[in-house]
Amino acid sequence: MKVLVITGSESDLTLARETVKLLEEFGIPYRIEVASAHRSPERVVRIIKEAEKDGVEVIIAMAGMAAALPGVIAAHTILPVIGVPVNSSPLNGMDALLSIAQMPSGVPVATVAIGKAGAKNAAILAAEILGLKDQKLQKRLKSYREKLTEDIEKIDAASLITESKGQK
Ligand code: RP5
Repeated sequence: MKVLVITGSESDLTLARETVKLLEEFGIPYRIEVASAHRSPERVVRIIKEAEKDGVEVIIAMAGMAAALPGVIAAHTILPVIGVPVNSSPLNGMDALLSIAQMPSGVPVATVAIGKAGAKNAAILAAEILGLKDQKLQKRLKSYREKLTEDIEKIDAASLITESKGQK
């Protein structure tokens, strides 16, 4: 087990699917759990301690609203913690972004973008951390990046703009 993905609520699992899809694409073994810093704080600590014993190397924590989860996890471990702000609130994730990013000095959480982009980037960042000592994984990351570049190069902007004019 290399990565633990932990969400603050069952309602965050749709977004977490974006993260685990990429972890699977990179061939990274992971486990996913739901535990809330507010509603089940003891379960959070138990899961973190088990993850450490199981050899987890990176933790991805996803939460919305007051989003204490990533910070609480970081307080209980020295494993790197990546925090994903979930856009589950009337504030569209701005609340979670600030809660997760604004950690006091000494206990960092690597914060990614709100929502889907962040969910994907969390998986990629975890892969980059693990890739430091895994050349096969580094190769997969390079191919992934090359594919992104190719996809941009394939876009035929002129014909797409003509199509969208035709739709009016
Ligand atoms: C946070 O509050 C969760 O991470 C979730 O994004 C948000 C709402 O949770 P539910 O009320 O849907 O369980 O703790």
